[in-house]
Amino acid sequence: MGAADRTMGTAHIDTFARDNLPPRAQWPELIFDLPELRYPGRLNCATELLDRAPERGWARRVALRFPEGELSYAQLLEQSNRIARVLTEDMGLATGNRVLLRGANSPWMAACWFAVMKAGGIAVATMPLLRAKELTEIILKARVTHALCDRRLDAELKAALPACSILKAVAYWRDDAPDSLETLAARKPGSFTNADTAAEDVALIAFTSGTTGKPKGTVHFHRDVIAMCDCFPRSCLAPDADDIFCGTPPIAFTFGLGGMLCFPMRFGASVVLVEKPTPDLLLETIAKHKATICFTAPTFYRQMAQLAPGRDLGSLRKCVSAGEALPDATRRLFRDATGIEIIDGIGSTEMIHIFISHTPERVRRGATGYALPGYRAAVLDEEGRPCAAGAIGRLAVKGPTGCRYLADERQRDYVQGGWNITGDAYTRDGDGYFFYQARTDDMIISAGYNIAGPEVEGVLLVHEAVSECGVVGVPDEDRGQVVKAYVVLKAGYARSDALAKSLQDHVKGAIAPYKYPRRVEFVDALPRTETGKLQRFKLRERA
Ligand code: 3UK
Repeated sequence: MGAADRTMGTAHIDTFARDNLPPRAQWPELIFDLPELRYPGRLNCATELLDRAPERGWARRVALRFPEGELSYAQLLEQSNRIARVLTEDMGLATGNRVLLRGANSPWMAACWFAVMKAGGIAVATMPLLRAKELTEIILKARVTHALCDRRLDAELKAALPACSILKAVAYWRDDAPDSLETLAARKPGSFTNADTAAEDVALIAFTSGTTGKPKGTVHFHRDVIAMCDCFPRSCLAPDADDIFCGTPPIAFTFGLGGMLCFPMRFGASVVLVEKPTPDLLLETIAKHKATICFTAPTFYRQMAQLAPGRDLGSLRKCVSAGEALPDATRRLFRDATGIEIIDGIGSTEMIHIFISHTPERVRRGATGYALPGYRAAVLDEEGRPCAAGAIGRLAVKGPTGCRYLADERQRDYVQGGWNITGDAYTRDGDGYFFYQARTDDMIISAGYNIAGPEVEGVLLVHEAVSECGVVGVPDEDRGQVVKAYVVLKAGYARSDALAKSLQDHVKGAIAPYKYPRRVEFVDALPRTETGKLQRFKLRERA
């Protein structure tokens, strides 16, 4: 397809997102060499995932389960159609406009997301915990013109509005006011004609949960949404229509957009949406809804393993872990508690979803997995040449999806020579398995040695007293940096110098002694993002 076809075919009247894509030369190489990844030039991901459900015989199947009830595919379709009508008929949405979505995982959030896709808008879904300052940055950067928001989360959005004159139409759900989304939608017929979007029309802008600097908006097309459903789920998860998904990642996080919405719907399955999941509530949810597939982060699996005895997890078949490295100790703890071999997978907001993973049968100890069908992966040295097996280098990937930042100079950091450079230090073995070391920026250099914090964490997690831990490099006069461990103890263990010494000896006995944490600090909890990622920069700041 030439450039002319691509632009002339757009269904977008408002071309802001397309106009602010990086130049083509700065895009990663895109590869569509699997038959299932050859998509037509016109594609609306809502048409694929939702409107087509009845012709597949799924109209009366349950799509969404939640505390107050459930919605069938047909009901979700109608509700999304009503909201799409509110957007286009009452709120003045033009195709290509950006729509902020603000809510926890719920049927409203799901229906609103599909409504935006149907109307040809661009979804900018935001994490429930974001404050006015962060919302303002996102609204201004993505030039958000419309917002759909859970009434219970209105305070921070309202606080952002005075600085965001571009955002002119806001409607709230879970609200019975005459002008609420709920009231407006209830009056609409349940039919809607979807925007006839091109496969390369922008569907969403996902902001990275970046820890430093201004948030980056990653731009994904309608085709990318379908491609993410046709890669990891098909090759590693193999779900069927009877599966019941559950888990924690917000729909606003692309890990959750896949696992908690698009993946189940691609396969005629259903998903249990939980607004404020805790490890305990997730276990309860699995038992109550007989969930078969779980998506969450490593720290959740660790806590669930500890709480699992006596719980009814008989329905659970497959568990997916992503967001940060899965320590082998956690994998074993969870397997001992449930009999389930977790599927680890690395994905990123830039790549939209998982690109290296494994089936439960093809797990390899300590490895994230292998490049999934459809993707290529390599470990590159500083000059961009492939490293020898076993050597540490920068992880590089390419495939059907890839990084396109919205008007951002940092495109050149993430995409180099056609590869997406994720910012992770990895090694590869002779069989094509990839082993996570650390974020490239987090590698600790102490007295000339390179030390990966996650390796030390992995060893500490095996110690009987350790519930959770985070290991970072802190400045040191003599060594440049020294290894410092922040440790959360399990209930029943008291902080003491003797215990700190025992942890240090434990590390020295398990891996090269120079890696042991010279400093140990006991803490009540570790700083984590809403997506379960350890915030190492906060630990470094503390030191
Ligand atoms: C890290 C992992 C080791 C890694 C994400 C699945 O996490 C997601 O997206 P983010 O943009 O962060 C990306 C970075 O997180 N990471 C993620 N998974 C793993 N490191 N092992 C893993 N299994 O540093 C990566 O570069 O927040 C994950 C699907 C969609 C996502 N957006």
